[in-house]
Amino acid sequence: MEDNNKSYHNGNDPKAEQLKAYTSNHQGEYLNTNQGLKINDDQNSLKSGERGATLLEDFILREKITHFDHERIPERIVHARGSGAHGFFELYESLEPYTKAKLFTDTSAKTPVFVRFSTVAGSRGSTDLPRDVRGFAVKFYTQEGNYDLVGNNMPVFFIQDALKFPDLVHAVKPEPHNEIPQAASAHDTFWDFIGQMPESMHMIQWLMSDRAIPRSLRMMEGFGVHTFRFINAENKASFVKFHWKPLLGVHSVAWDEAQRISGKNSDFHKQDLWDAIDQGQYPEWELGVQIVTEEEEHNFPFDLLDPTKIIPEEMVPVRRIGKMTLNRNPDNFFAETEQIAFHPGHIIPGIDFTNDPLLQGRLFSYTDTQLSRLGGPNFHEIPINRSIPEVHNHQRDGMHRMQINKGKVAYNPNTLAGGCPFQAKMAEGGFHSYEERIDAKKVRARSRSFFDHFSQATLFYNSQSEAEKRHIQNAFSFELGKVMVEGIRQRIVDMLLEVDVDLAHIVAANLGLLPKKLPQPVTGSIPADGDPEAHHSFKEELPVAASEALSMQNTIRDIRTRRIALLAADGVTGEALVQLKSALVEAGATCKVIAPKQGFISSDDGELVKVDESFLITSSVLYDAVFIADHSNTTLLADCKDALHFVAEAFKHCKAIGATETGNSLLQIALPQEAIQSAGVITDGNTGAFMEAVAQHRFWEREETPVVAA
Ligand code: HDE
Repeated sequence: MEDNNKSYHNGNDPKAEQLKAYTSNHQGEYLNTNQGLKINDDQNSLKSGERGATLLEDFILREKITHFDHERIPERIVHARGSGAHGFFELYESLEPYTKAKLFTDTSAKTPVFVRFSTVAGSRGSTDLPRDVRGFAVKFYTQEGNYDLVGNNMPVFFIQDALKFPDLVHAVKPEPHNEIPQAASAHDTFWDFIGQMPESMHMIQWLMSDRAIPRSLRMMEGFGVHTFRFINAENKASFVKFHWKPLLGVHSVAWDEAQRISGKNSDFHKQDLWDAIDQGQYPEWELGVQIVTEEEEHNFPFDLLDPTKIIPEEMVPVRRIGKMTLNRNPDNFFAETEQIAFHPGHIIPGIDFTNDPLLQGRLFSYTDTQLSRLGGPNFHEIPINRSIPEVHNHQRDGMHRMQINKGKVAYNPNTLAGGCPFQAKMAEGGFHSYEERIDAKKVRARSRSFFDHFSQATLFYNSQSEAEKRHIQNAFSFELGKVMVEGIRQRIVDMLLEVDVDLAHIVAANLGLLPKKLPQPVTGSIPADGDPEAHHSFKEELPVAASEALSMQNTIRDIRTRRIALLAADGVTGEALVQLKSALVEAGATCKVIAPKQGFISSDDGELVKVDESFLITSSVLYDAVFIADHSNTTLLADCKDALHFVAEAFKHCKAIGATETGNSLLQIALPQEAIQSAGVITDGNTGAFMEAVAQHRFWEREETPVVAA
């Protein structure tokens, strides 16, 4: 029997080895048809005479056009727009007391992974920066088969029961009569649905927070969302929640900036991920687990099976058990990122499901959707989807079958093939579903323990910094402002009263409304069967009033991988520019020289300095910070309207701004005095202070300072 184990050690990447067999490179090869026939003219079709009609006989033309005609497959119904990367996972410590999964017990193994990040609502060609949830799906190619952790960048979900998922998605997608708006939740149908769905209130806080507009895919957290089970070698179960913690911290852009990025570079996140990996700045996350024993299951004022709830980290700490590094870009977007098929039901021994009703529905949906998206039941044979263990079973035939199964036996049990392939006992790595005791009536109902829809929404809001709260208020005001039907707006501000009184009043005031106490935060989502009393949601007292982990204010701050714009023109001080650049690059930042025109500018010492981008093709929103390079003569840049706009806009988005004495003349024109004196604006050219300001990410308090030019 094959040993899948060996190849995981000694730095080998068994997935990369496997993929090699399927990759091809045209270098030095002749053009040929799909039948291998060499082609000597790929410019002209076969015609009756040079000016004549094209002949049906032209099989070269027909083959090429036919293939082209069928190049598209349906995009994912949700999470259509994605970016992917290869990498690996390394375990810090064995979790043997809790799970028998080798992935989480073998500290010497390096497990290959493929990760796909995505937006949810938009089409494949939409922008990277809508206000939206981000998918965070990880496929671990383990020794024991594929394990998919198909999560999001927010730890909870909108709904508690899978039966509501098609309604949720129909509500958020572009409205069906006119297909407007694309990749946006700011429209009537979404908020109409949310207004009837108080269980969504916690998730809605996350969605209206800056988490929905990440600075980078590399700077987002990831969450498994549901509570899963760990199963150890003694078959003892515990509950587990999964977290991905980015080592660069959790950071977001401003909403105004997000909208502008969508216009300037709608591939902003895709590009950022690609460039970071390409430049060897490998994105890293630690995997964390919150483990709860079976005995402790009912010790919480919420239900562990309810996917609209987190376990606050103050109640159960997150234990960091390993690290994922993304170190290789895909060779081909379609073959890998588009064709990868995730499924929360792809699990390995040592991990199992819980009865979370949302998870239970997902276990059906994912394979089902691949059947139409990838065209049949053999999608597991597509190279990116293949497990490292070779597949041996009697599933046969179907569209696009690759495997050539030998012999006449396609059934089990058999004697003709010596009983092969054998069933594996548990001790041989066979999967065995956890024997959960179930003794219940078959009912179409929801547990009362799921009815606290507001306390964690309040916890989230209370945990935010002042700036984050302001962003949430503005996000609600923006989204509801785009809602045409006033009754829908009113309903949401009324619901917000149950979350936070100030929040409700501020949003209502922005909309010209007054929030009203709901008679009961009743819902259309709670089933009609059963006790009518049970239809009323309620609010539990939580033992935690605010949780540090929920605010991005408390995150890691780091200058590494930050994009710095160095504004320059003819007369730039060459020596100073070189020194500044090398200090920034040394600290791990990326610098680009931006000037009025592309090509070269000449420095004060007569040297030519290469320009990376002109103002015409770039924008401050594509950078984290800006430094006005030292010049012998500043008039050229200070006269440049684009440079002034660049600086003013960077200020508006609360970014670090640096200038030497000569750069100050530009600042004086671009910004009001009050702004020049505010935090994060370095006017004395101090490189160290500038770098520290860049690492801070943003100076949100500056949002209160008016700037005219941007
Ligand atoms: Fe998904 N989801 N989902 N989802 N989901 C899909 O599967 C579904 C949910 C998530 O990069 C689809 O292959 C149902 C929660 C990610 O390829 C589909 C329900 C979470 C991705 C599907 C949920 C997710 C998907 C569409 C409620 C976070 C992208 C295409 C019961 C834990 C994976 C596809 C990728 C994709 C169904 C809810 C995450 C239709 C029915 C909760 C990251 O099968």
